Amino acid sequence: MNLNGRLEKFKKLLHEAPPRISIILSHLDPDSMGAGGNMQEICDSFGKSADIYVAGKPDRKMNEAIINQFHLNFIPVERFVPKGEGKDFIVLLDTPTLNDARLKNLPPVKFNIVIDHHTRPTNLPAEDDTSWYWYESCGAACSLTTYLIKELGVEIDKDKVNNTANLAIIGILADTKKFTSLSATQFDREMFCFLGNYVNQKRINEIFFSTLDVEFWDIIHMASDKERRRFGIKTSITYVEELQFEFRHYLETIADMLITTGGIYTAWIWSYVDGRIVGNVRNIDSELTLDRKIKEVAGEDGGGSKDNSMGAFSFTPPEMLLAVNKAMQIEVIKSWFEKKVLR
Ligand SMILES: [Mn+2]
Repeated sequence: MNLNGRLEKFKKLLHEAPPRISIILSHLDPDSMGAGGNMQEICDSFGKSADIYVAGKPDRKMNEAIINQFHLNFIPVERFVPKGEGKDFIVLLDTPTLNDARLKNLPPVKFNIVIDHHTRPTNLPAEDDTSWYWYESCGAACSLTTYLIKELGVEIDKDKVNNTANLAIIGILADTKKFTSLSATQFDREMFCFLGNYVNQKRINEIFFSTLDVEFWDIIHMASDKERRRFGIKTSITYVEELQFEFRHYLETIADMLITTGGIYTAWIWSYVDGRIVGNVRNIDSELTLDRKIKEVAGEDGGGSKDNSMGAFSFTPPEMLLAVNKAMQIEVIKSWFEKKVLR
């Protein structure tokens, strides 16, 4: 990794930034929270305080555990009030695009620092004297913020059990799926090793052993039922007809499990939640363009995939489906899905 002298501009911007910096997170997952925590620490090393504004809710047990254990304080993004022309200094982390739909409640602002580990967006405005963008394809945003901590020589107190290295290492482990995801790189591994000098193993253990709600077991019971699950030659699909909105994310957990089945290259799971057909897909078949496939099933605006390995969808079924009772609706959706995706 080499920022080719760009670190100087990063330092200059932070030196010249106002005393209060705003960090924006488009979602709450271990990687974004870790990157946020790291960035806060970096700001602190420049003598600045940083508030973290977030869109979305923690949703998952593990995210809640992180927030509680690390005493993280987040402000809802809708409470962000711009101070006016040139008076704000805003950092956007772990978000693939500057106009992310998840930030719809954020008033229009200029981002001064943007750090993300997805592909560089093509519509990015040119960097000027007050902006610094760093897009680097790797497994986790926390690897990038860790690199900054390392290069800037930000001190990490090894004896503080909640130090920022713990947050970063949990973020890297989660986003790279413990280094098994296709996006994980040697750079992520190097940053992981660096962090290893400062972390508290008990903290990591606690967080990773607090990831499920008891209700998960009813959901997985439904999804793994022989009547619901179907395995084709290369793809699999299953569904959960009843799902409380707050447990919607377990579809992802189950899709992650389904795709680990030997011989299965694409795994689908769907549910019918609040009148919408929602679901997730996991894919390891490089010959399949997952984004295309999802749009073919869910419609152009019904979902998609950014990296070909993970995707999601949410769409309203045609109105005529509502003419029949719920059980029959489920039956129709089930056979339709199987016809569309089972190979
Ligand atoms: Mn991430």
